[in-house]
Amino acid sequence: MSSNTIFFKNSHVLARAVRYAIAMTLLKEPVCLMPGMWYLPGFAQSREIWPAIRQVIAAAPLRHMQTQRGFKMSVAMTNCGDVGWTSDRRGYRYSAVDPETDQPWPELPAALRSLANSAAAAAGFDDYEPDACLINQYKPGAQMGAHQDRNERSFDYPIVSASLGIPARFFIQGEQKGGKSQSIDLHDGDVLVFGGEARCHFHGVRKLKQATHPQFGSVRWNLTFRVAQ
Ligand code: MD6
Ligand code: FE
Repeated sequence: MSSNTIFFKNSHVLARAVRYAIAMTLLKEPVCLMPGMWYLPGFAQSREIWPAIRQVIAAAPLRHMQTQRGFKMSVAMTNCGDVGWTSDRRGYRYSAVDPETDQPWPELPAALRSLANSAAAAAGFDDYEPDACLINQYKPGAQMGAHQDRNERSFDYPIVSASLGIPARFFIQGEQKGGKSQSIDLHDGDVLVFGGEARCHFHGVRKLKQATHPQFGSVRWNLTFRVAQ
C-alpha cells in the first residue's frame, strides 16, 4: 500500500493537497485525502466493467426514485447484489427485492466484485466482500445532495465508489452537514474508498456539467459498493 497521505486542515493546505492529488493522478498512485478516505485515480477500467453494468441494467432497469418528501431524484438508479438501496414516500432502506418487480436484484457480477475487492485492498482494507452495489446514472443537470451513508449494518467496512464517463465534482463536508466542503473532480475510472474515520462523512455530487465522453457520451456512471447486511 502506498503512503501518499494528505491531511486537509484549511483551504490553503487543500490547494496544495489538490495540486499533489493532480500530480498523483498522473502517476496513478493511491492518495489518502484524509484519514480513512482514499482516492485511486484511474483504478477502474470502464471498458472492462461496462458489459457487467449493462447486464444489470437490462435485468433491473434504471429508475428515478422518490424521496420521502415526494421529490423525484435527478439521478437514475438500480442495484445488484443481495440487497439494493431503494427510496420512496416511506423513506429509504435496503431491500432484498426490486420494488418495481418484487424479484431479487441481479447478482453482483464477478467483474464488479473483483473491482471493489481490489480497490479496497489498495486502500488497506483486506477481505472486502460487498453484498450490495448501487448503480447511479447522471445526465447533465443531475446532482446528489449532501448525505451520509448510514443504513449499512456496520461501519467497519468501507464504501467503495467507482466513477465512469464524464467528470463530476464530488464534495466532502466532514461530520457536519453543510460544513466547509472539500471537492475533488472524479473522472472516468476514478475510485474512492470511504472507510475508517471518513466512513460517515457528509458528501454529495454537484450538478453535472455538460461534457462528452468518447465511450459513454454525456453520461456519468457511479457504482457504490457496500457491505449492507
Ligand atoms: C456519486 N457517491 O459519486 C455518489 N457514497 O455519484 C456517493 O454517494 C458515495 O462516492 C459513499 C461513499 C462514496 C461515494
Ligand atoms: Fe453516498
